Amino acid sequence: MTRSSIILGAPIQSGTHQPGCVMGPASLRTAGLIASLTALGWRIEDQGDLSIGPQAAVAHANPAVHHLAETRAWIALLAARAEAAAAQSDLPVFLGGDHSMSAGTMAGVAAHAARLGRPLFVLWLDAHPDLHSLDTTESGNLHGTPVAYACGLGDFAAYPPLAHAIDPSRLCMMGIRSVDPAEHRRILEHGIEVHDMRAIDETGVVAPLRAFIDRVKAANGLLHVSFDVDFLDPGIAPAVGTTVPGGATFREAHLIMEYLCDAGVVTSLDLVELNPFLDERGRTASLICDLAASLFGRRVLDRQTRSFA
Ligand code: 6HN
Ligand code: MN
Ligand code: MN
Ligand code: MN
Repeated sequence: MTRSSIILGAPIQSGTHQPGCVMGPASLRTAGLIASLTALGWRIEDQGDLSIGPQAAVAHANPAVHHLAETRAWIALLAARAEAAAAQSDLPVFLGGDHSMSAGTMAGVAAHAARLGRPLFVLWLDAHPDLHSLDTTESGNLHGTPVAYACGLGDFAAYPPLAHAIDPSRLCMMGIRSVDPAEHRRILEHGIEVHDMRAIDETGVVAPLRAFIDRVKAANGLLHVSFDVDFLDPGIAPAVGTTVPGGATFREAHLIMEYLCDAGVVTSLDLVELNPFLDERGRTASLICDLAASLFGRRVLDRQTRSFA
């Protein structure tokens, strides 16, 4: 049976101080995302870009926090639309937009999972754990908060109420190499599974990924993958505002996607933080499209039938 994917653009940049992510969905479409996924045999429904209306400003006791009302409106809208997209297609893809949008997409797919009575797991591919709450963020950039919000950790009274929190024991983070002190405390307090780049250097990506996928399968879980462009090494993916040296290589990233494809467990995907204003002739957008294609089934050889015997 033909598998289906709803594509939803979220041109949000209120969660960061640097403009440019607003162009992310357009850049991914320009790079050919829809045609690539369609060519792989999927039924793709591009629902276009979402938008929010004007919002009255909201202040927070943490003076660093900025664009709270706008970000909150995006989160509320995305939660509703992500839940619907997850109910209506096999593998919805949410095009960012900065990473604060994942507060909404994760809340939405968590509600969908709860409706099905299945646990939701999250694979977080990022240089950062994004585990701040509104009271701990030092930059005030709310793209540093989605994981804490979606897991119900810390002060989020000013965000939309969360109906279904994700159990932090069902997170797996890979690629992490920039962690703030408050985030570090949260990782330890909740025993969050973090494979930092040091660990990836030692084990490679497959061993921890296989173990995590086995857990998802054993629990009959849903799996949301959140892909932050800064997971990748800046040398191959310059189009992101928060580059950190020492990121995942081209092959590590593709291997993760190919492995997830073979496992057949992914039920939703975020492609976030692409800032086309910082790109070099579209190379980062093209790379992200190719990585999505690997997840959707593009391969060099058919490994099932290949034989050298
Ligand atoms: N991202 N921890 C830093 C901050 O400003 O709170 C960086 C956040 C990066 C956010 O990766 O989506
Ligand atoms: Mn992030
Ligand atoms: Mn990041
Ligand atoms: Mn920070």
